[in-house]
Parts: sequence; structure tokens; C-alpha cells
Amino acid sequence: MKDLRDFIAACEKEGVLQRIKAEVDWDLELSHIAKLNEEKKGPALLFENVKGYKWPVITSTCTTTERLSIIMGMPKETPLVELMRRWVEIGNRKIPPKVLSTGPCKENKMVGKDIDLFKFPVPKFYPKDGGRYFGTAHVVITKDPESGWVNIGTYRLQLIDKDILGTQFIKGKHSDIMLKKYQAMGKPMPVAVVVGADPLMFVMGGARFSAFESEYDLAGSIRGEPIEVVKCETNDLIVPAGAEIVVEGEVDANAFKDEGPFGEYTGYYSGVGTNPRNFIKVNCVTHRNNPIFMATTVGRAVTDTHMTLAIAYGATLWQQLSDMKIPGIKAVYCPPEAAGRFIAIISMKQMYPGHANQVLTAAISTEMGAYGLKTVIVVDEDIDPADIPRVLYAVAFRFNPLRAQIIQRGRSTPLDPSLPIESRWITGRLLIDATIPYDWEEKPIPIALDPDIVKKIQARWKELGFKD
Ligand SMILES: Cc1cc2nc3c(=O)[nH]c(=O)nc-3n(C[C@H](O)[C@H](O)[C@H](O)COP(=O)(O)O)c2cc1C
Ligand SMILES: [Mn+2]
Repeated sequence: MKDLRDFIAACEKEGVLQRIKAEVDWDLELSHIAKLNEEKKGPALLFENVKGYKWPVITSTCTTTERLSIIMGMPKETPLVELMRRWVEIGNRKIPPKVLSTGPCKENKMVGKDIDLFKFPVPKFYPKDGGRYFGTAHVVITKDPESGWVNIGTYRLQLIDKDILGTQFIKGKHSDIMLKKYQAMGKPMPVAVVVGADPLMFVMGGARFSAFESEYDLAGSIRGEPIEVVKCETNDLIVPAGAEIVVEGEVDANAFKDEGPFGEYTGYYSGVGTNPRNFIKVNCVTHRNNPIFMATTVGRAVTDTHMTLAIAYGATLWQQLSDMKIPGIKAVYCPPEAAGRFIAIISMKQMYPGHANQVLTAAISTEMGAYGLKTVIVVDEDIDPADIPRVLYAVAFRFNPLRAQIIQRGRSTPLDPSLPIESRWITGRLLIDATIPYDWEEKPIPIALDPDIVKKIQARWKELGFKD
């Protein structure tokens, strides 16, 4: 799979894409159709008739595990936790991108006065949003001015003017770290925004890969071949050759405009009252013929955002725990319902006293877990961490609150609505040991049925009036 059009073809083959030919308004109607469809775990939607526009919009590319499997190149019935396991298996192998001389993304070009982002069917998503959002299922590409490391990140972009996009680079995100370096050098930061590519690129945009590592290399390792890229027109950033739309521009760290609010993945608005934020001044736009505008509803769980963050954050936490070489970890699962980041469930085979506690404290000390992870649950290996009723069973019958630990201070996301709006940088952590303690001499005796009686009953099953 090389581009969005390959993905659309794959989804049509599997019967998980619906073309909407009826006219739909970009102003709330399109997003609301997408959201209602996502709540029913419906297909990806290709809106072919957006009011006032000739170009289509695609939404809901990643909303189901089935479609994430298609994106990951796995059989479509693969469970989410197994997609995470696959990511961990190949995550440390890196395949850098391959630069081509040109590609379909160069078919059309706007520069100077001709630049007009309103030419694209940009949706407005929720009633209290500050405006239309150009960037939801997109990626922002930047380069570290010191090391040349190329980063891919998804950071929402508000359509402010025909050549202005408002940003929200949260403190410590890779784009923010790079922007501060350009600021110190007294230079604007070049950026490339890609809307509409192989949805794997969107998954990479949400992935919290380590600093100085390029998401392009991980995408290549998942695809098993280099991602084909081309150089931008006005800077030396690289973008996927088959991208639908590429917006080239720059960010001045010292210039601000109001941005937000926006209906975020927490189910609440963020940036209420609007916030002064850095913005992208656009220098050039290139796009394919009949470009497909890719978008997602973000909003209340479960949407594309929750699914992509679940696989990316869950797999990265798992990877980092395995890099710590702690034995006995069987599986790590970060539920999409918690946006893959607020709750982690880890199943393990205990091998020595204190082992479960080691795993709990390790999880919140990984680079991934140290940012925003609030509740960690560890269960014994007989519990599938993705089987939530079984996890609740373990919490009910194996967990003793006197063994819970609360860690008072840790880094938080400013979008977490459980914290007061004015102080969201620091949160607490809850560690739940739902295992049967390794060091107990006398363990609870599990109930098993008498195998002979079971066999006898099975022989009489029909006689007892049961169908099968
Ligand atoms: C749809 C979507 C929207 C997002 N919006 C933002 C945002 O506005 N600001 C932000 O800092 N992170 C946002 N994120 C989370 C980042 O993409 C994520 O933290 C990612 O790891 C950032 O890349 P980086 O680690 O290379 O900085 C969003 C994620 C998704 C999937
Ligand atoms: Mn990164």
C-alpha cells in the first residue's frame, strides 16, 4: 500500500468503505454523519458531493480494528493486542525512506497570491469549535536543525486564513522541541503538512516515537520497504510522493494568533476561550488531480484518534518495557476507550517476589508511560489484558486496595479534563497490582469442575434437552 487511493481500493474490496453521493454540508453535517457512523462501528466514508466543492472528503479510515489491520498489512480479523505485538516485533528494525525525483503530489501547484486553503472542503466538526479544522487526520513534518532528524507528528491545524493555519504544539512534543531550537537560531521553522496519504502515515503522526528517531523509518519497517518520498518545493523537507495535498510553510516561534477551541479526543473542548498560539504561514501548496481531503472527527471515544493512539501508544509502551529487559511480560494493552494513554493493562508471569511491582513502576518510568499514563493494572498471565471483563474479574478478586500505590506527581497532558483547567501539567498515577502475590505460601484455591462428572454430563447432554 503506497497511498490513500490504494487504501480506498483495499477497503472497497473488503466491503468496509461507503461512498456517499448525496450532497453533504462541510459545516457540521459531514462530521456529524461521520461521528454517528463511527459510533455504530460503520465503514470508512468517502463523501463525494460536499456542498460547494468538487473535491471529496474521506473520514473514519482507522475507526475499527479491521481497518487498522488492513493498514498494518495483517489479516483483517487480527485482534488489536496482536497488532500491537506485531509492531513490537518489527519496531526496532528501521527502513529509511527513498527519495524519488517527482510524484503524483506535484500534479498541481499554488504559490503566492494563488494560495487559497479554502479551495479544499475543510470541515467544521463540533458546534463550539473556533472554526474549520484543516488538520485532523494529517501529519506535520519538521526537521531538527542540529541533527537533521526528520519528525512526523499529528498536531491539529485550524483554518484561520487562506494562507494561515493555527497550530497547537503541546510543550515537549517533537515539533515544539524543534521550534525552540529554530527560535534560538533566530529563524522560522520550515514545515510540510500532508493531508491524505497511506493512513499508516497518520498512525505514525500520532505515534510517540523517541526523539531523534524518524517515524518514516518505522513506517518503512511496517511496510517492509522504504516509504517513497519527494522533496518539497520551497524547503528541503520530504513528503510521501503519493500524498493528496502538501502544504509547505513556516512557523515563527515569536508570532501568535488565537486558536481553538476544538472538540478534543477527551470528549471535551480544549482551548476554551481561545489561546494565542504559533501558526503556519503557507508558502506553497501542491496537490494531486481531484485530491481527496482526509479528515477525522477526533471528539468523544471511540474514533480514529483513539484507535490510532491505542495501537501506537500501546505498542510503544510494550516496546519500551521489553527494551528494559524485564522478564515475564506476556502482553500490554492500552484500551482505545482510554485513548491508549490513560490506562495500561499488562499481563505477566511472575517469577520472583516484587516482580509485579517492578512492572508497575517500570511502566510509569518508560518514556511513554512517564507522560500522561494515570492508571496501570498488572494481571497474571492467565488473564488476557484485552479481555476487559476478565481484567475486572482480577481487579475484583485478586486486587487488595491496601496494595495499591499512588504516585503523587508526574507529567500530564494539558488536555486531561480530570484536572482543573489552570493547572494541568502535573497529575498523579495509580498502580493496581491485580495479581495473586508470588510470595504467598498459601494461594487461594481455584474452583475446577470434577472432570469425570463433566464427561458423564457431556454424554447425556442431548438427553438433558440441550441442543448442542
Ligand atoms: C487526530 C489527532 C490530533 C492530535 N492533535 C494534537 C495537537 O493538537 N497537539 C499535540 O501536541 N498533539 C496532538 N496529538 C497527539 C500527537 O500526535 C502525539 O502526541 C504524537 O506523538 C506527536 O508526535 P511527536 O511525538 O513526534 O511529537 C494528536 C493526535 C491525533 C491522532
Ligand atoms: Mn516524533
